Amino acid sequence: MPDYIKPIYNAVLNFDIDLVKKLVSEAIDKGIDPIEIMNEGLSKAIVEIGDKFGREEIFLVELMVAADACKAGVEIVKKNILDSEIKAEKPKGVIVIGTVEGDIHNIGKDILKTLLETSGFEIHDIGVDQPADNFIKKAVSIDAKLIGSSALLTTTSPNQKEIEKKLQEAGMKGKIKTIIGGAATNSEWAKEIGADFYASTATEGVKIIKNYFKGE
Ligand code: B12
Repeated sequence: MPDYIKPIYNAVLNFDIDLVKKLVSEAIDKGIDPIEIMNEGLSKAIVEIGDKFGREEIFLVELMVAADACKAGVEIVKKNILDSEIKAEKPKGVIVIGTVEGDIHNIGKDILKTLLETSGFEIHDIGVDQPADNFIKKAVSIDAKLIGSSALLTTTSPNQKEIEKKLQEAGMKGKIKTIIGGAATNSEWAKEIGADFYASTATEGVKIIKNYFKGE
């Protein structure tokens, strides 16, 4: 891990929200790649924190503080890169994203949102714990061509299948495409439920989404 990313990683591991904010701001000022800050610093740290929690080395409250530290870091990255990016005059595509019903994990979804916004897409984030219907209603109301759903729990990933089912029922399957992601998903799951695309990381998701809208 590069020298300048390590302190950010350590600050999340030490549950130090203020230090995370300070270090992320400094790293951006120094011109460090924001994607590296999110992927190598913040994401890797929260996964390590999760492993520690699994080994019963830390308490749930500490996991939650670390998650807040991570989110605070993502927010700073987002604010800074959005300010510095030259926004596309016309959005490259309109997309609805959210986390499925029963699931409140949002760090990964927020990273995806940040990367897509900075790539010039218009993102409508419906938030966490969202029933399948809400994804579809939102997409139809704003004429979005893509729905991105995140699921981190094996108990909530079936709600991604529900999105496909509801799209079918609404006669919108194929007209509105779907991409799924989150730790509880994989390419087999995407195939099984009939999702159009799957990405294991937000960066890969952006590549797939760019390609899709290029061919639109
Ligand atoms: C942080 C965390 C929490 C935080 C969430 C805080 C928040 N604001 O998000 C808190 C403490 C609240 C929490 C709660 C729970 N959690 Co939790 N949590 C995690 C942890 C440690 C990290 C998740 C994370 O943020 N990772 C970092 C991000 C960046 O990664 P990511 O989400 O996978 O996203 C990346 C990609 O997947 C992709 N991506 C994500 N979404 C999408 C969407 C699209 C469309 C695309 C293209 C890409 C994409 O882009 C991201 C960047 O590359 C994981 C462990 C792990 N290893 O994942 C457990 C984990 C997900 N949690 C778990 C569990 C069980 C729970 C609880 C049920 C615990 C409990 N007993 O109460 C609750 C559930 C609450 C609920 N109803 O949702 C389990 C799930 C097990 C399972 N297979 O079902 C895990 C795997 C831990 C474990 N090993 O047991 N959790």
